[in-house]
Amino acid sequence: MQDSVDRIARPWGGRTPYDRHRPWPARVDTYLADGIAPEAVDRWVQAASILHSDGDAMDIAVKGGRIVGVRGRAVDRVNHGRLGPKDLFGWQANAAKDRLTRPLVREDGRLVETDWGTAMDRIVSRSRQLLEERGPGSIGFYTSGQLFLEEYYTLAVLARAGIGTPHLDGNTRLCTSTAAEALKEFFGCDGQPGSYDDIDHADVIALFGHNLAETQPVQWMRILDRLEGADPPRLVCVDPRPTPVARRASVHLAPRAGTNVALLNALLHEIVRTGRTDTAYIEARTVGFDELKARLASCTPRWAADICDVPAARIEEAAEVLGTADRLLSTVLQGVYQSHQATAAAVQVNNLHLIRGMLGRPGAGVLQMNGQPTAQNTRECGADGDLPGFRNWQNDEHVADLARVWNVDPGTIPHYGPPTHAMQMFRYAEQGSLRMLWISGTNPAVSLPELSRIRSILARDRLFVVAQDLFPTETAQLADVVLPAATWGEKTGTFTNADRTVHLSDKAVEPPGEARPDLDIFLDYARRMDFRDKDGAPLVTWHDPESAFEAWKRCSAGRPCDYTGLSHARLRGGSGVQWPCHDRAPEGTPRLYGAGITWAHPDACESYGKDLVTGASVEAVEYRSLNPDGKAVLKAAEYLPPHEEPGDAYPFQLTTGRTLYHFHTRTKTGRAPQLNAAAPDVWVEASAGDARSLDAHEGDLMEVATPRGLLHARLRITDIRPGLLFVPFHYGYWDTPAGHAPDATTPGRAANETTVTDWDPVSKQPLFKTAAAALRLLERAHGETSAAPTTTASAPHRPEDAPATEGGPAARVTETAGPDRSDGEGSDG
Ligand SMILES: Nc1nc2c(c(=O)[nH]1)N[C@H]1C(S)=C(S)[C@@H](COP(=O)(O)OP(=O)(O)OC[C@H]3O[C@@H](n4cnc5c(=O)[nH]c(N)nc54)[C@H](O)[C@@H]3O)O[C@H]1N2
Ligand SMILES: Nc1nc2c(c(=O)[nH]1)N[C@H]1C(S)=C(S)[C@@H](COP(=O)(O)OP(=O)(O)OC[C@H]3O[C@@H](n4cnc5c(=O)[nH]c(N)nc54)[C@H](O)[C@@H]3O)O[C@H]1N2
Ligand SMILES: [Mo]
Repeated sequence: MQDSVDRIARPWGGRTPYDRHRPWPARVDTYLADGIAPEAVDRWVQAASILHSDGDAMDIAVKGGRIVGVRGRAVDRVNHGRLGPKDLFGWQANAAKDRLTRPLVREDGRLVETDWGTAMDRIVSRSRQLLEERGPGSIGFYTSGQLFLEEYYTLAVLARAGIGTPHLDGNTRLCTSTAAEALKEFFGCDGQPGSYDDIDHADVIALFGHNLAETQPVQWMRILDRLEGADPPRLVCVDPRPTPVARRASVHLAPRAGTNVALLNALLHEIVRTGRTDTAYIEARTVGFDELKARLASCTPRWAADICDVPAARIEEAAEVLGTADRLLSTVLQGVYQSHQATAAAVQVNNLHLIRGMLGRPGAGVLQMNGQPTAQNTRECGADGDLPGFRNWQNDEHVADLARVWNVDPGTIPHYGPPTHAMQMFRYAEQGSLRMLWISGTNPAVSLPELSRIRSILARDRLFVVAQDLFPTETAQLADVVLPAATWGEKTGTFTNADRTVHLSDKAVEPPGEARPDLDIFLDYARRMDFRDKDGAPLVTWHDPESAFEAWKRCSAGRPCDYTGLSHARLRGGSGVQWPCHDRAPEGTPRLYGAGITWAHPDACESYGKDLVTGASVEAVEYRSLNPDGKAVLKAAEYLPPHEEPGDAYPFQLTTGRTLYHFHTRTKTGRAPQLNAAAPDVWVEASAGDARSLDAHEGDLMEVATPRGLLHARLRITDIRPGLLFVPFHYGYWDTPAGHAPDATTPGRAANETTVTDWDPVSKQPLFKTAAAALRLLERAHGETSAAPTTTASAPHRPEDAPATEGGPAARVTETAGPDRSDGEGSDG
């Protein structure tokens, strides 16, 4: 059976309903360009999706040395053949005309083309000079959640043991540092407990600040399919916007932004009050229940109703659904993580699962979600503010063990204080102690908060900026050296999705011009810097993706993220595999913590935890006395109001986030015709009542302003909660008529002109979800509508006000039923 579907108009495609506890049927989604027939494809090359954290497995179609399309891999445990719109169309950006093909260096203020030798020499001579004059603390690396495992590991080794700097972090700081922290606070260690297969078994699925339908569309297809089968799950959605998830929810709570802790405390209060706790489980597996109970005592639904502006009865209703679930699956993402009490809120979801005994069995699991495709690897490999292999920087034995793996003196690896987080690195650059910043695979001139400040830091003469990217981004424009990178489809490597599934992504075509894989660039730098181990041998002993993977396996051995049972060869051909994978679990591990909270023991844990209000690290002795046997730590939190509340000058709350069709700063999706046409320009969402009070209508040009800055955007009136505005953060300046950042003559377009330099004290994740803002009418629409999609959370309040979002013939995708997975996996309950 085969269908042809416009996957811009119908992003989730056709339905394949299935019943609870049954395997999700396979369906293969295929998109080939220019009417190319499948038989005309020269080869299919294995890969996985790179535009979100789902890890959807796919094959890249190659014809005449070019990528001509993609198709889902039916054999894979994650997606059973399905692909989302970004994956179906996004690959076209690889062949964009404005790809960087040669290195650039700044000469007399302008970026000019050069050869690799010249560009690398500049970086190496500046590194040497800074090391000599100012020491390792003058050099920092800011990387990504979108490179490959082999690349992060190499970067971590050269930064930590080669340069010896504590300043290495990823844009994962903006993305999943709270996920990592919530897992560390609770289980002592990073590592996702749950599995996507839990969707097949759950009777209740709760999504906290997570617009799964738009941001992991394939797992949403799975939920939609279950909703149409026998014994469908009930959905609980906590989100102030009318997302597609909210529209299908049994209970939708739309709280005031920034009030998650109050809401969660009230939900927990009700579950404790009604006795829906699993006392034996709490006793056996956790510490801290008495403190939690004491904290929750006054957190009644009525109390939370005032703070969150949600009816108390609705909170009780949600608590009833969560409290009576027999297999509960929860997911948490940016509506929780990008707020002032991010970690405090995220751990309350863990609390919910532990006090109800909802962990480690099919259908009962927590997904503290990732966002980026390879964010998990940034964390595992220590390219964020952690040590590789989830080792504890406060534990001298862990540091010594890492030093043994690298054959360096433990003193070489900076561990005298917590590794520097990204926001702090920019502060050091602003203050002048950081003099070189090497940026790879991220575009901070659009994605960090308070952009006028970020631009001014990057533009400073005394800061030497290296930008390693595919395109001449807003960040590259400000760099001193620009390195052209090869990307997905042009290089080989592995990466791990949000449910610990490791996939291989093979090289399908040659990169354009002189662009090189990030791994080759880092290896070249290590060679030129001549980094040595303690015996005088080269520090970095590998030379290609496969040998880098083998080196990483040695570093991961015996740690929670043990990869020793995997290899590139093992990952080729079949399904991705969930870590840990080693000789005792050769097929991988579907769920963590079924048998106990194994990694929270004081000797093993990655972190002793932090104070949820101040973020101060707990000391080893304190942790040992609190949790000597290594159980899960139930952590209570008091609700604290957002740092910036609406007032006279800034009467609205402003939140920012995503739309289905674009990825981040649009360097890829803005260069894919179908995706770009689906959402070509920025907009602002407001409720009908708020629009009326400003006498504004669909499509009117508005100004959105905060104390940091402003932007212009066309109005979309939606069913968003009154008092709240939403602006997508995807739109920067590379495709504006002016082509550059705002100045006296051109207005702002990026959401981050308005966001605040502030972060969660525990995870250090910036607050992109709450600000106080003013909204002002600038110009009537004269018949124009906003460019917001109508298929998503930005659907108009009155559908007749805006034309339907459609992709037409160019967006037609083939959906083929089956073949079903022959190994019978994927349903294990
Ligand atoms: N289409 C698409 N998919 C993506 C990406 C993309 O750019 N585009 N990026 C990937 C990445 S890196 C990430 S991190 C993920 C992010 O995935 P999500 O977290 O699902 O996306 P966001 O739109 O950032 O935020 C989710 C929701 O938080 C809600 N929210 C705002 N404030 C609050 C609040 O105070 N409380 C609660 N409960 N909710 C609130 C917003 O209304 C929004 O619907 O998506 C990944 N997938
Ligand atoms: N206001 C607001 N701001 C936000 C958020 C929000 O919700 N609201 N969300 C935050 C989150 S969760 C995230 S993850 C960040 C994302 O923020 P960024 O990381 O800045 O976003 P991207 O556009 O994905 O930038 C990745 C860059 O890497 C390049 N690139 C892609 N592949 C490769 C490769 O293989 N090699 C190299 N060298 N480069 C490559 C791309 O061209 C692009 O320029 O934004 C954060 N900022
Ligand atoms: Mo993210």
